[in-house]
Amino acid sequence: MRKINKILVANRGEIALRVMRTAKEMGIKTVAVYSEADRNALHVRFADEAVCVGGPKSSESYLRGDVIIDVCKKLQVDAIHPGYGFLSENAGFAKAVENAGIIFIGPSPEAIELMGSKLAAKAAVANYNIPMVPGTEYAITDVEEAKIIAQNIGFPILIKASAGGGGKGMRVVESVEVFEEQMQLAVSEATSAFGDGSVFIEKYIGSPRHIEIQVLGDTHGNIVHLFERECSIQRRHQKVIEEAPSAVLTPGLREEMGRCAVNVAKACDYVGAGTVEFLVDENLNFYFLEMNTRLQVEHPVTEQITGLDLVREQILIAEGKALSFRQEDLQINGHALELRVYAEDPANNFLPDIGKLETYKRPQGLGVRVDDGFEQGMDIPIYYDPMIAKLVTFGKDREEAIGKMLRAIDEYQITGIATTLPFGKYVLQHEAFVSGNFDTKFIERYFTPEVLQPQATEGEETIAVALAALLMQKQKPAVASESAQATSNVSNWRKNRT
Ligand code: MV4
Repeated sequence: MRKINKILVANRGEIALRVMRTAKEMGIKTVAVYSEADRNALHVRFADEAVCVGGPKSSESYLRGDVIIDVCKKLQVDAIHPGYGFLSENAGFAKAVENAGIIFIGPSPEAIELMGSKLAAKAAVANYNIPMVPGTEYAITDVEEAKIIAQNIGFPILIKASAGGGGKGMRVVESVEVFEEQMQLAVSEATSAFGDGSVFIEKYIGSPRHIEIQVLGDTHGNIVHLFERECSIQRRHQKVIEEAPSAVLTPGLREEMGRCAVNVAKACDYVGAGTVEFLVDENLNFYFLEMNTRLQVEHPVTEQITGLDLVREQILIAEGKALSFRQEDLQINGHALELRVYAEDPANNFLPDIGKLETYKRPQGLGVRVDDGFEQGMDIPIYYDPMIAKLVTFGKDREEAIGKMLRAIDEYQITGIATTLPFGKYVLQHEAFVSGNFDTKFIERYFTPEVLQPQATEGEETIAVALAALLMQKQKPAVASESAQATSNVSNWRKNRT
Protein backbone atom coordinates (compact mmCIF):
# COMPACT_ATOMS: atom_id res chain seq x y z
CA MET A 1 0.00 0.00 0.00
CA ARG A 2 1.49 3.31 -1.06
CA LYS A 3 -0.49 6.53 -0.78
CA ILE A 4 -0.36 8.69 -3.89
CA ASN A 5 -0.18 12.42 -3.11
CA LYS A 6 0.86 13.83 -6.46
CA ILE A 7 0.19 12.60 -10.00
CA LEU A 8 1.83 13.74 -13.21
CA VAL A 9 -0.38 13.30 -16.25
CA ALA A 10 1.80 12.46 -19.26
CA ASN A 11 -0.80 13.53 -21.78
CA ARG A 12 -2.77 16.48 -23.15
CA GLY A 13 -6.28 17.48 -24.20
CA GLU A 14 -9.49 16.01 -22.88
CA ILE A 15 -7.93 12.93 -21.28
CA ALA A 16 -5.40 14.98 -19.29
CA LEU A 17 -8.26 17.06 -17.89
CA ARG A 18 -10.37 13.96 -17.31
CA VAL A 19 -7.63 12.36 -15.19
CA MET A 20 -6.85 15.55 -13.25
CA ARG A 21 -10.50 16.08 -12.32
CA THR A 22 -10.64 12.74 -10.57
CA ALA A 23 -7.23 13.23 -8.94
CA LYS A 24 -8.42 16.54 -7.53
CA GLU A 25 -11.59 14.94 -6.19
CA MET A 26 -9.39 12.42 -4.37
CA GLY A 27 -7.28 15.18 -2.79
CA ILE A 28 -4.29 14.38 -5.01
CA LYS A 29 -2.09 17.19 -6.41
CA THR A 30 -1.66 17.29 -10.19
CA VAL A 31 1.24 18.10 -12.49
CA ALA A 32 0.73 18.83 -16.19
CA VAL A 33 3.38 18.53 -18.87
CA TYR A 34 2.89 20.41 -22.10
CA SER A 35 4.48 21.20 -25.43
CA GLU A 36 5.17 24.65 -26.82
CA ALA A 37 1.98 24.33 -28.88
CA ASP A 38 -0.10 23.78 -25.74
CA ARG A 39 0.99 26.73 -23.56
CA ASN A 40 -2.57 27.97 -23.23
CA ALA A 41 -4.23 24.56 -23.06
CA LEU A 42 -6.88 23.86 -20.43
CA HIS A 43 -4.97 20.96 -18.90
CA VAL A 44 -2.10 23.33 -18.17
CA ARG A 45 -4.40 25.76 -16.39
CA PHE A 46 -6.21 23.05 -14.46
CA ALA A 47 -3.08 21.47 -12.97
CA ASP A 48 -1.50 22.57 -9.69
CA GLU A 49 1.87 22.71 -11.43
CA ALA A 50 2.79 22.63 -15.12
CA VAL A 51 6.08 22.09 -16.91
CA CYS A 52 6.91 22.65 -20.57
CA VAL A 53 8.73 19.56 -21.81
CA GLY A 54 9.61 20.55 -25.36
CA GLY A 55 8.60 21.40 -28.88
CA PRO A 56 5.22 21.05 -30.55
CA LYS A 57 5.90 17.68 -32.15
CA SER A 58 4.96 14.74 -29.92
CA SER A 59 8.43 13.29 -30.41
CA GLU A 60 9.88 16.46 -28.87
CA SER A 61 7.51 16.61 -25.89
CA TYR A 62 4.75 14.13 -24.99
CA LEU A 63 6.89 11.18 -26.09
CA ARG A 64 9.99 12.28 -24.15
CA GLY A 65 9.78 9.71 -21.37
CA ASP A 66 13.20 10.65 -20.02
CA VAL A 67 12.31 14.33 -19.69
CA ILE A 68 8.97 13.49 -18.09
CA ILE A 69 10.62 11.21 -15.51
CA ASP A 70 13.08 14.02 -14.68
CA VAL A 71 10.13 16.36 -14.04
CA CYS A 72 8.69 13.76 -11.65
CA LYS A 73 11.93 13.59 -9.69
CA LYS A 74 12.19 17.38 -9.41
CA LEU A 75 8.59 17.86 -8.31
CA GLN A 76 8.38 14.79 -6.06
CA VAL A 77 5.69 13.14 -8.08
CA ASP A 78 4.46 9.77 -6.74
CA ALA A 79 2.76 8.43 -9.84
CA ILE A 80 2.38 8.94 -13.59
CA HIS A 81 -0.92 8.55 -15.42
CA PRO A 82 -0.18 8.05 -19.13
CA GLY A 83 -3.74 8.53 -20.49
CA TYR A 84 -4.16 6.91 -23.92
CA GLY A 85 -1.85 7.13 -26.93
CA PHE A 86 1.64 8.64 -26.48
CA LEU A 87 3.53 6.58 -23.84
CA SER A 88 0.55 4.65 -22.49
CA GLU A 89 1.44 1.30 -24.09
CA ASN A 90 5.19 1.68 -24.13
CA ALA A 91 6.62 -1.14 -21.99
CA GLY A 92 10.06 0.50 -21.93
CA PHE A 93 8.60 3.67 -20.48
CA ALA A 94 6.58 1.77 -17.85
CA LYS A 95 9.80 -0.02 -16.85
CA ALA A 96 11.80 3.22 -16.66
CA VAL A 97 9.09 4.76 -14.46
CA GLU A 98 9.22 1.75 -12.15
CA ASN A 99 13.03 1.87 -12.05
CA ALA A 100 12.86 5.54 -11.04
CA GLY A 101 10.76 4.55 -8.01
CA ILE A 102 7.62 6.13 -9.45
CA ILE A 103 4.25 4.35 -9.71
CA PHE A 104 3.04 3.76 -13.27
CA ILE A 105 -0.76 3.94 -13.21
CA GLY A 106 -1.32 0.98 -15.47
CA PRO A 107 -0.34 -2.66 -15.89
CA SER A 108 3.17 -4.11 -15.51
CA PRO A 109 5.72 -3.59 -18.30
CA GLU A 110 5.54 -7.36 -18.86
CA ALA A 111 1.77 -7.31 -19.48
CA ILE A 112 2.10 -4.34 -21.85
CA GLU A 113 4.83 -6.09 -23.79
CA LEU A 114 3.01 -9.42 -23.93
CA MET A 115 -0.21 -7.88 -25.25
CA GLY A 116 1.75 -5.66 -27.65
CA SER A 117 2.65 -8.80 -29.56
CA LYS A 118 -0.50 -10.27 -31.08
CA LEU A 119 1.12 -13.70 -31.42
CA ALA A 120 2.48 -13.72 -27.86
CA ALA A 121 -0.99 -12.69 -26.65
CA LYS A 122 -2.63 -15.58 -28.51
CA ALA A 123 -0.05 -17.99 -27.07
CA ALA A 124 -0.56 -16.65 -23.54
CA VAL A 125 -4.34 -17.16 -23.61
CA ALA A 126 -4.16 -20.54 -25.38
CA ASN A 127 -4.64 -22.50 -22.14
CA TYR A 128 -7.75 -20.59 -21.08
CA ASN A 129 -10.24 -21.90 -23.60
CA ILE A 130 -10.78 -18.53 -25.30
CA PRO A 131 -12.37 -18.66 -28.78
CA MET A 132 -10.04 -17.33 -31.46
CA VAL A 133 -10.41 -16.85 -35.20
CA PRO A 134 -9.10 -19.98 -37.00
CA GLY A 135 -5.54 -19.37 -38.15
CA THR A 136 -1.86 -19.81 -37.38
CA GLU A 137 -0.55 -19.55 -33.84
CA TYR A 138 2.98 -18.70 -34.87
CA ALA A 139 4.87 -16.29 -37.12
CA ILE A 140 4.91 -17.68 -40.59
CA THR A 141 7.81 -17.00 -42.96
CA ASP A 142 7.68 -19.74 -45.57
CA VAL A 143 5.39 -18.61 -48.41
CA GLU A 144 4.62 -22.12 -49.69
CA GLU A 145 3.73 -23.35 -46.21
CA ALA A 146 1.62 -20.22 -45.67
CA LYS A 147 -0.20 -20.81 -48.94
CA ILE A 148 -1.17 -24.33 -47.88
CA ILE A 149 -2.41 -23.08 -44.52
CA ALA A 150 -4.40 -20.32 -46.23
CA GLN A 151 -6.04 -22.84 -48.57
CA ASN A 152 -6.94 -25.05 -45.62
CA ILE A 153 -8.53 -22.14 -43.80
CA GLY A 154 -10.29 -21.05 -46.99
CA PHE A 155 -10.22 -17.64 -48.70
CA PRO A 156 -10.65 -14.79 -48.04
CA ILE A 157 -7.97 -14.77 -45.35
CA LEU A 158 -6.30 -11.97 -43.47
CA ILE A 159 -2.56 -11.52 -43.03
CA LYS A 160 -1.79 -9.64 -39.82
CA ALA A 161 1.45 -8.26 -38.46
CA SER A 162 2.23 -9.59 -34.99
CA ALA A 163 3.52 -6.18 -33.93
CA GLY A 164 0.47 -4.43 -35.44
CA GLY A 165 -2.91 -3.89 -33.83
CA GLY A 166 -5.75 -1.45 -34.06
CA GLY A 167 -5.97 -2.24 -37.75
CA LYS A 168 -2.34 -1.48 -38.58
CA GLY A 169 -0.50 -4.03 -40.66
CA MET A 170 -3.45 -6.03 -42.00
CA ARG A 171 -4.01 -7.35 -45.54
CA VAL A 172 -7.07 -9.15 -46.85
CA VAL A 173 -6.25 -11.80 -49.46
CA GLU A 174 -9.12 -12.88 -51.67
CA SER A 175 -7.60 -15.79 -53.55
CA VAL A 176 -4.61 -18.09 -53.78
CA GLU A 177 -3.43 -16.43 -57.02
CA VAL A 178 -2.51 -13.19 -55.27
CA PHE A 179 -1.41 -14.79 -52.00
CA GLU A 180 2.31 -14.76 -52.60
CA GLU A 181 2.60 -11.09 -53.59
CA GLN A 182 0.27 -10.02 -50.75
CA MET A 183 2.29 -11.95 -48.21
CA GLN A 184 5.55 -10.41 -49.42
CA LEU A 185 3.99 -6.95 -49.19
CA ALA A 186 2.68 -7.69 -45.69
CA VAL A 187 6.11 -8.84 -44.46
CA SER A 188 7.95 -5.85 -45.91
CA GLU A 189 5.34 -3.43 -44.58
CA ALA A 190 5.54 -4.95 -41.11
CA THR A 191 9.35 -4.82 -41.22
CA SER A 192 9.44 -1.14 -42.11
CA ALA A 193 6.53 -0.08 -39.87
CA PHE A 194 7.35 -2.09 -36.73
CA GLY A 195 10.88 -3.39 -37.20
CA ASP A 196 9.39 -6.86 -36.92
CA GLY A 197 8.32 -8.72 -40.05
CA SER A 198 6.44 -11.49 -38.21
CA VAL A 199 3.03 -12.10 -39.74
CA PHE A 200 0.30 -14.65 -39.14
CA ILE A 201 -2.83 -15.75 -40.95
CA GLU A 202 -6.47 -15.72 -39.87
CA LYS A 203 -9.74 -16.54 -41.52
CA TYR A 204 -11.27 -13.24 -42.63
CA ILE A 205 -14.53 -12.44 -40.87
CA GLY A 206 -16.33 -10.31 -43.45
CA SER A 207 -18.79 -8.10 -41.58
CA PRO A 208 -18.05 -8.41 -37.89
CA ARG A 209 -19.16 -6.29 -35.01
CA HIS A 210 -16.41 -4.96 -32.82
CA ILE A 211 -17.32 -5.49 -29.20
CA GLU A 212 -14.90 -4.98 -26.36
CA ILE A 213 -15.06 -5.78 -22.66
CA GLN A 214 -13.69 -3.48 -19.96
CA VAL A 215 -11.77 -5.24 -17.21
CA LEU A 216 -10.26 -4.14 -13.90
CA GLY A 217 -7.64 -6.10 -12.01
CA ASP A 218 -6.06 -5.29 -8.64
CA THR A 219 -2.70 -6.30 -7.14
CA HIS A 220 -4.42 -8.95 -4.98
CA GLY A 221 -5.44 -11.12 -7.92
CA ASN A 222 -9.07 -9.95 -8.17
CA ILE A 223 -10.29 -9.35 -11.72
CA VAL A 224 -13.78 -8.23 -12.78
CA HIS A 225 -15.32 -7.12 -16.04
CA LEU A 226 -17.47 -4.03 -16.47
CA PHE A 227 -19.53 -5.34 -19.40
CA GLU A 228 -19.15 -4.43 -23.05
CA ARG A 229 -18.82 -1.48 -25.36
CA GLU A 230 -20.09 -1.69 -28.91
CA CYS A 231 -17.54 0.02 -31.18
CA SER A 232 -18.57 -1.11 -34.65
CA ILE A 233 -19.17 2.36 -36.10
CA GLN A 234 -15.65 3.08 -37.31
CA ARG A 235 -14.01 4.80 -40.21
CA ARG A 236 -10.58 3.50 -41.21
CA HIS A 237 -10.07 2.01 -37.74
CA GLN A 238 -10.97 5.27 -36.10
CA LYS A 239 -14.00 4.82 -33.86
CA VAL A 240 -16.79 7.33 -34.34
CA ILE A 241 -19.64 6.15 -32.13
CA GLU A 242 -19.47 3.81 -29.15
CA GLU A 243 -22.18 2.59 -26.86
CA ALA A 244 -22.86 0.46 -23.81
CA PRO A 245 -24.46 -1.95 -23.61
CA SER A 246 -24.44 -3.46 -27.12
CA ALA A 247 -27.83 -3.87 -28.80
CA VAL A 248 -27.03 -7.48 -29.82
CA LEU A 249 -25.64 -9.20 -26.73
CA THR A 250 -27.94 -11.44 -24.75
CA PRO A 251 -27.35 -11.73 -20.99
CA GLY A 252 -25.90 -15.20 -21.54
CA LEU A 253 -23.48 -14.10 -24.23
CA ARG A 254 -22.47 -11.09 -22.16
CA GLU A 255 -21.62 -13.36 -19.26
CA GLU A 256 -19.66 -15.73 -21.48
CA MET A 257 -17.67 -12.93 -23.14
CA GLY A 258 -17.12 -11.32 -19.75
CA ARG A 259 -15.73 -14.57 -18.39
CA CYS A 260 -13.39 -14.88 -21.38
CA ALA A 261 -12.21 -11.29 -20.95
CA VAL A 262 -11.42 -11.94 -17.29
CA ASN A 263 -9.46 -15.04 -18.32
CA VAL A 264 -7.46 -13.06 -20.89
CA ALA A 265 -6.58 -10.63 -18.09
CA LYS A 266 -5.64 -13.54 -15.81
CA ALA A 267 -3.39 -14.95 -18.52
CA CYS A 268 -1.14 -11.89 -18.23
CA ASP A 269 -1.60 -11.18 -14.50
CA TYR A 270 -3.32 -7.97 -15.49
CA VAL A 271 -3.38 -5.06 -13.04
CA GLY A 272 -5.37 -1.89 -13.68
CA ALA A 273 -7.96 -0.98 -16.32
CA GLY A 274 -7.74 -2.85 -19.62
CA THR A 275 -9.89 -3.76 -22.58
CA VAL A 276 -10.31 -7.09 -24.29
CA GLU A 277 -11.37 -6.77 -27.95
CA PHE A 278 -13.56 -9.30 -29.69
CA LEU A 279 -15.01 -9.73 -33.14
CA VAL A 280 -18.60 -10.99 -33.15
CA ASP A 281 -19.93 -12.55 -36.35
CA GLU A 282 -23.48 -12.65 -37.72
CA ASN A 283 -24.24 -15.86 -35.86
CA LEU A 284 -23.06 -14.28 -32.61
CA ASN A 285 -19.88 -16.35 -32.49
CA PHE A 286 -17.21 -14.28 -30.77
CA TYR A 287 -13.44 -14.35 -31.18
CA PHE A 288 -10.68 -12.82 -29.05
CA LEU A 289 -8.65 -10.30 -31.05
CA GLU A 290 -6.32 -8.37 -28.78
CA MET A 291 -6.05 -6.65 -25.43
CA ASN A 292 -5.50 -2.92 -25.04
CA THR A 293 -3.47 -2.20 -21.92
CA ARG A 294 -4.62 1.37 -21.37
CA LEU A 295 -7.63 3.44 -20.38
CA GLN A 296 -9.54 3.83 -23.64
CA VAL A 297 -11.01 6.92 -25.26
CA GLU A 298 -14.51 5.44 -24.97
CA HIS A 299 -14.33 4.57 -21.25
CA PRO A 300 -17.05 7.14 -20.35
CA VAL A 301 -19.88 4.96 -21.71
CA THR A 302 -18.83 2.24 -19.27
CA GLU A 303 -18.71 4.79 -16.44
CA GLN A 304 -22.22 5.94 -17.26
CA ILE A 305 -23.78 2.47 -17.17
CA THR A 306 -21.86 1.16 -14.14
CA GLY A 307 -21.69 4.32 -12.02
CA LEU A 308 -17.96 3.75 -11.52
CA ASP A 309 -15.18 6.30 -12.08
CA LEU A 310 -12.56 4.30 -13.96
CA VAL A 311 -9.75 6.75 -13.26
CA ARG A 312 -10.53 6.58 -9.54
CA GLU A 313 -10.38 2.79 -9.72
CA GLN A 314 -7.06 2.98 -11.58
CA ILE A 315 -5.58 5.20 -8.88
CA LEU A 316 -6.86 3.04 -6.00
CA ILE A 317 -5.45 -0.06 -7.71
CA ALA A 318 -2.10 1.71 -8.21
CA GLU A 319 -2.04 2.45 -4.48
CA GLY A 320 -2.32 -1.28 -3.84
CA LYS A 321 -5.91 -1.29 -2.63
CA ALA A 322 -8.17 -4.26 -3.30
CA LEU A 323 -11.23 -3.73 -5.52
CA SER A 324 -14.13 -2.67 -3.32
CA PHE A 325 -16.69 -4.76 -5.26
CA ARG A 326 -17.07 -8.23 -6.72
CA GLN A 327 -18.49 -9.27 -10.07
CA GLU A 328 -21.89 -10.01 -8.45
CA ASP A 329 -22.09 -6.43 -7.18
CA LEU A 330 -21.95 -4.97 -10.69
CA GLN A 331 -24.89 -4.34 -12.96
CA ILE A 332 -25.81 -2.40 -16.08
CA ASN A 333 -27.96 0.66 -15.50
CA GLY A 334 -29.41 2.45 -18.51
CA HIS A 335 -27.73 3.08 -21.84
CA ALA A 336 -24.89 5.38 -22.89
CA LEU A 337 -23.68 6.66 -26.27
CA GLU A 338 -20.48 8.45 -27.18
CA LEU A 339 -19.95 10.48 -30.34
CA ARG A 340 -16.39 11.52 -31.05
CA VAL A 341 -16.31 15.05 -32.37
CA TYR A 342 -13.34 15.44 -34.70
CA ALA A 343 -12.01 18.59 -36.33
CA GLU A 344 -12.50 16.94 -39.71
CA ASP A 345 -14.69 17.79 -42.67
CA PRO A 346 -17.05 14.88 -43.39
CA ALA A 347 -18.14 16.54 -46.65
CA ASN A 348 -14.52 16.59 -47.80
CA ASN A 349 -13.26 13.06 -47.20
CA PHE A 350 -12.76 13.74 -43.47
CA LEU A 351 -9.72 15.93 -44.08
CA PRO A 352 -8.46 17.46 -40.84
CA ASP A 353 -9.82 20.99 -40.56
CA ILE A 354 -7.70 22.84 -38.08
CA GLY A 355 -8.00 26.46 -37.15
CA LYS A 356 -9.67 28.65 -34.58
CA LEU A 357 -12.79 27.71 -32.62
CA GLU A 358 -14.68 30.93 -33.40
CA THR A 359 -17.77 29.74 -31.58
CA TYR A 360 -17.68 26.90 -29.12
CA LYS A 361 -20.77 26.29 -26.98
CA ARG A 362 -21.31 22.90 -25.36
CA PRO A 363 -24.70 21.25 -25.05
CA GLN A 364 -25.98 20.84 -21.52
CA GLY A 365 -28.81 19.25 -19.61
CA LEU A 366 -29.79 15.97 -18.01
CA GLY A 367 -27.95 12.96 -19.39
CA VAL A 368 -25.38 14.95 -21.39
CA ARG A 369 -21.65 14.84 -20.67
CA VAL A 370 -18.96 16.56 -22.70
CA ASP A 371 -15.31 15.56 -22.21
CA ASP A 372 -13.17 18.07 -24.06
CA GLY A 373 -10.03 20.16 -23.78
CA PHE A 374 -10.84 23.34 -25.64
CA GLU A 375 -12.57 26.66 -25.18
CA GLN A 376 -14.03 29.24 -27.51
CA GLY A 377 -11.30 31.29 -29.18
CA MET A 378 -8.64 28.56 -28.98
CA ASP A 379 -6.71 27.20 -31.93
CA ILE A 380 -6.75 23.47 -32.64
CA PRO A 381 -3.08 22.55 -33.01
CA ILE A 382 -2.10 20.60 -36.13
CA TYR A 383 0.37 18.40 -34.31
CA TYR A 384 -1.98 16.04 -32.51
CA ASP A 385 -5.08 13.92 -32.82
CA PRO A 386 -7.94 15.95 -34.35
CA MET A 387 -10.51 14.80 -31.75
CA ILE A 388 -11.86 17.90 -30.03
CA ALA A 389 -14.52 16.40 -27.79
CA LYS A 390 -16.42 13.34 -26.74
CA LEU A 391 -20.14 13.92 -26.57
CA VAL A 392 -21.68 11.38 -24.23
CA THR A 393 -25.36 10.89 -23.53
CA PHE A 394 -27.05 8.67 -21.00
CA GLY A 395 -30.67 7.56 -20.74
CA LYS A 396 -32.78 4.83 -19.20
CA ASP A 397 -32.65 2.91 -22.48
CA ARG A 398 -31.13 3.12 -25.98
CA GLU A 399 -34.02 5.09 -27.41
CA GLU A 400 -33.68 7.77 -24.75
CA ALA A 401 -29.90 7.96 -25.19
CA ILE A 402 -30.34 8.42 -28.97
CA GLY A 403 -32.96 11.14 -28.47
CA LYS A 404 -30.62 12.96 -26.10
CA MET A 405 -27.70 12.62 -28.51
CA LEU A 406 -29.68 14.14 -31.39
CA ARG A 407 -30.82 16.97 -29.14
CA ALA A 408 -27.25 17.54 -27.90
CA ILE A 409 -25.81 17.54 -31.46
CA ASP A 410 -28.29 20.26 -32.43
CA GLU A 411 -27.45 22.25 -29.30
CA TYR A 412 -23.66 22.04 -29.85
CA GLN A 413 -22.44 25.25 -31.50
CA ILE A 414 -19.09 25.08 -33.23
CA THR A 415 -17.98 27.52 -35.91
CA GLY A 416 -14.59 28.31 -37.39
CA ILE A 417 -13.81 24.69 -38.18
CA ALA A 418 -15.70 21.82 -39.75
CA THR A 419 -16.53 18.95 -37.42
CA THR A 420 -17.97 15.45 -37.62
CA LEU A 421 -21.14 16.54 -35.78
CA PRO A 422 -23.34 16.47 -38.94
CA PHE A 423 -21.92 13.07 -39.76
CA GLY A 424 -22.82 11.82 -36.28
CA LYS A 425 -26.33 13.13 -36.76
CA TYR A 426 -26.64 11.21 -40.02
CA VAL A 427 -25.52 7.96 -38.39
CA LEU A 428 -27.77 8.36 -35.36
CA GLN A 429 -30.84 8.87 -37.56
CA HIS A 430 -30.05 6.00 -39.88
CA GLU A 431 -32.49 3.11 -39.76
CA ALA A 432 -29.65 0.59 -39.49
CA PHE A 433 -28.21 2.35 -36.46
CA VAL A 434 -31.56 2.95 -34.81
CA SER A 435 -32.57 -0.69 -35.24
CA GLY A 436 -29.21 -2.00 -34.04
CA ASN A 437 -28.73 -3.78 -37.35
CA PHE A 438 -25.17 -2.68 -38.17
CA ASP A 439 -21.55 -3.85 -38.19
CA THR A 440 -18.07 -2.51 -38.93
CA LYS A 441 -19.05 -1.95 -42.58
CA PHE A 442 -21.72 0.64 -41.67
CA ILE A 443 -19.91 3.70 -43.01
CA GLU A 444 -18.67 1.93 -46.14
CA ARG A 445 -22.23 0.78 -46.85
CA TYR A 446 -24.24 3.84 -46.07
CA PHE A 447 -22.08 6.94 -46.11
CA THR A 448 -21.25 9.20 -49.02
CA PRO A 449 -20.62 12.95 -48.62
CA GLU A 450 -23.88 13.65 -50.52
CA VAL A 451 -25.99 12.33 -47.66
CA LEU A 452 -25.01 15.44 -45.70
CA GLN A 453 -26.11 17.85 -48.45
CA PRO A 454 -29.82 18.16 -47.69
CA GLN A 455 -28.85 20.56 -44.96
CA ALA A 456 -29.82 20.00 -41.36
CA THR A 457 -33.54 20.30 -40.81
CA GLU A 458 -34.98 21.70 -37.60
CA GLY A 459 -33.83 19.88 -34.50
CA GLU A 460 -37.30 18.78 -33.53
CA GLU A 461 -37.91 17.26 -36.94
CA THR A 462 -34.64 15.39 -36.66
CA ILE A 463 -35.64 13.76 -33.42
CA ALA A 464 -39.14 13.04 -34.71
CA VAL A 465 -37.74 11.21 -37.73
CA ALA A 466 -35.50 9.03 -35.58
CA LEU A 467 -38.26 8.28 -33.10
CA ALA A 468 -40.66 7.46 -35.91
CA ALA A 469 -38.11 4.99 -37.26
CA LEU A 470 -37.86 3.43 -33.82
CA LEU A 471 -41.62 3.18 -33.48
CA MET A 472 -42.04 1.58 -36.89
CA GLN A 473 -39.38 -0.93 -36.03
CA LYS A 474 -41.19 -1.80 -32.79
CA GLN A 475 -44.50 -2.27 -34.50
CA LYS A 476 -43.30 -4.21 -37.48
CA PRO A 477 -40.10 -6.01 -36.60
CA ALA A 478 -40.61 -8.87 -39.04
CA VAL A 479 -41.17 -6.56 -42.01
CA ALA A 480 -38.17 -4.40 -41.17
CA SER A 481 -36.01 -7.46 -40.80
CA GLU A 482 -37.13 -9.07 -44.02
CA SER A 483 -36.71 -5.94 -46.03
CA ALA A 484 -33.21 -5.66 -44.62
CA GLN A 485 -32.40 -9.14 -45.82
CA ALA A 486 -33.94 -8.56 -49.20
CA THR A 487 -31.35 -5.89 -49.94
CA SER A 488 -28.08 -7.56 -50.76
CA ASN A 489 -25.74 -5.04 -49.20
CA VAL A 490 -27.22 -4.87 -45.73
CA SER A 491 -26.23 -7.16 -42.92
CA ASN A 492 -28.26 -9.70 -41.02
CA TRP A 493 -27.85 -8.60 -37.45
CA ARG A 494 -31.50 -8.05 -36.66
CA LYS A 495 -32.53 -11.60 -37.29
CA ASN A 496 -30.28 -12.76 -34.48
CA ARG A 497 -31.64 -10.39 -31.90
CA THR A 498 -33.66 -11.73 -29.05
C1 MV4 B 1 -10.13 -8.96 -38.23
C2 MV4 B 1 -11.20 -8.70 -39.12
C3 MV4 B 1 -11.74 -9.76 -39.80
N1 MV4 B 1 -11.27 -11.00 -39.62
N2 MV4 B 1 -9.69 -10.22 -38.08
C4 MV4 B 1 -9.18 -4.41 -37.17
C5 MV4 B 1 -8.60 -3.88 -35.92
C6 MV4 B 1 -7.82 -4.98 -35.32
N3 MV4 B 1 -7.95 -4.96 -33.91
C7 MV4 B 1 -8.37 -6.22 -35.93
N4 MV4 B 1 -9.25 -5.80 -36.98
C8 MV4 B 1 -9.94 -6.71 -37.71
N5 MV4 B 1 -9.54 -7.99 -37.56
C9 MV4 B 1 -10.25 -11.20 -38.78
N6 MV4 B 1 -9.78 -12.45 -38.65
C10 MV4 B 1 -11.63 -7.40 -39.28
C11 MV4 B 1 -11.01 -6.40 -38.59
C12 MV4 B 1 -11.53 -5.10 -38.86
C13 MV4 B 1 -12.17 -4.35 -37.90
C14 MV4 B 1 -12.26 -4.80 -36.60
C15 MV4 B 1 -12.90 -4.06 -35.65
C16 MV4 B 1 -13.44 -2.84 -36.01
C17 MV4 B 1 -13.34 -2.37 -37.28
C18 MV4 B 1 -12.70 -3.11 -38.24
C19 MV4 B 1 -12.62 -2.62 -39.53
C20 MV4 B 1 -12.00 -3.36 -40.47
C21 MV4 B 1 -11.44 -4.59 -40.15
